[in-house]
Amino acid sequence: SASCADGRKRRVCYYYDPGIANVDYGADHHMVPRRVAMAHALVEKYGLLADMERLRVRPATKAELRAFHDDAYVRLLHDITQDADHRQGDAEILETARACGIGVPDPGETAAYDNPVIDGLWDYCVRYAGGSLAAARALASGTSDIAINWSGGMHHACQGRASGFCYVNDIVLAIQELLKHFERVLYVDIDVHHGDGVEEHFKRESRVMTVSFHRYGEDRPGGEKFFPGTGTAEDVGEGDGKYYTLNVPMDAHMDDESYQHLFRPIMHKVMEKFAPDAVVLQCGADSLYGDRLGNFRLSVKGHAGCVSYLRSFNVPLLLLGGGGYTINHVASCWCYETAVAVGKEEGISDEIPFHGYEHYYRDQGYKLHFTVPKTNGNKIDVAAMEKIKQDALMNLAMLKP
Ligand code: ZL4
Ligand code: CA
Ligand code: ZN
Repeated sequence: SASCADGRKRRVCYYYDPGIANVDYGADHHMVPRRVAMAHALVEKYGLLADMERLRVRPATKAELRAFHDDAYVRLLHDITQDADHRQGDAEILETARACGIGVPDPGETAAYDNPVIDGLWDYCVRYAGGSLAAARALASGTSDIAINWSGGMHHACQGRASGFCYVNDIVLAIQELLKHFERVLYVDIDVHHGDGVEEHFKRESRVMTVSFHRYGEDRPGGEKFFPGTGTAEDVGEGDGKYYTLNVPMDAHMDDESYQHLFRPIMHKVMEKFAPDAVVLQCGADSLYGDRLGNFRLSVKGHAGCVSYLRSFNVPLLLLGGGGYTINHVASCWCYETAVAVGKEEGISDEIPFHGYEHYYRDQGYKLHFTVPKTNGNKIDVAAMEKIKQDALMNLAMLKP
């Protein structure tokens, strides 16, 4: 199709479950699942649904979650949801929950915890995980070239523990599903946070390569480390998986140019050396300019440049969501990246159409591409960036071709 930048049309399938968009982490919490409904409303209004197959799937089962998560943890996620009055509920469940990183606020308290007990928690987890599993199966069966689940990408969840707003690690589950059909799977993570949960599970595995780009270091001089505080360049995997883990730790304030200066050469080398049969891209949108938690300065086009670059290799591609806390920016970004997936980004008007959520876009002048102001201070340390790139390329040189 002429509308595709590289002249080749992709079969794209798309998962969206409106039930997920109503999930509420609490009034003060940064994570707002409604951002996915906002992205979907834009996707629909821009006419992109016509270019995709819509995935309608059943929620993931307990057995499917147990492919990664501990049985006791899966039971807890299920049982705590049944415990309707969980604020004063079963003391034993609450204690187990706290041991698994899930906090139960006291009455009157709102989001005092990263991972609160949410109403409908079980339903939420099995739906976003079900979406990522179905998307992986659509790639594995060869019915799609690109599969999208913006409500997935929960990269911090551990085997028996919630972490960083993530309860079930749909990425690990999707990669395990892909491994049933593909020899080598590449995981790439452009969320501003380190993709620790995915890396941890596959760090001894040479069939899965994980690559995370993230902010690393102190929030402010002498302050706390930026969450989760892992993902140094020395963190390269273990045993058979040595050098199949790659981390690109970056300073705050990365802009399009400095980010792509690292992303393209590094990913070019990864694709050449690892030659994956499938690629999973976690598109965390907290690396965008103006994010409430991240401090990078990517534009929508800069962020989507990662999607189009990986798409250009013509390998089955799974696109997942992740972080993103300035919700109008997140929705703009994931809508534009959906357009990139179907090869229609050229035809996407910069004017946000009337679609029910348009009032959220006032701060960005009702333009899809919000402007990233030229920075006066906060210079990026070019020498430090060059060192990070060389570190990454040196690790990649250790990989067998
Ligand atoms: C908050 O609820 O760093 C700020 C920030 C303010 C209002 C109420 C204050 C009560 C979470 C964050 C105190 C809450 C303190 N308020 C929570 C080490 C922490 C322990 C928990 O994008 N406290 C933990 C998680 C990160 C930590 C980032 C990114 C997910 C993803 C993929 C997850 N956790 C310090 C914070 C709140 C606040 C609640 C907050 N939490 C900011 N950063 C974190 O990678 C989806
Ligand atoms: Ca990352
Ligand atoms: Zn994040």
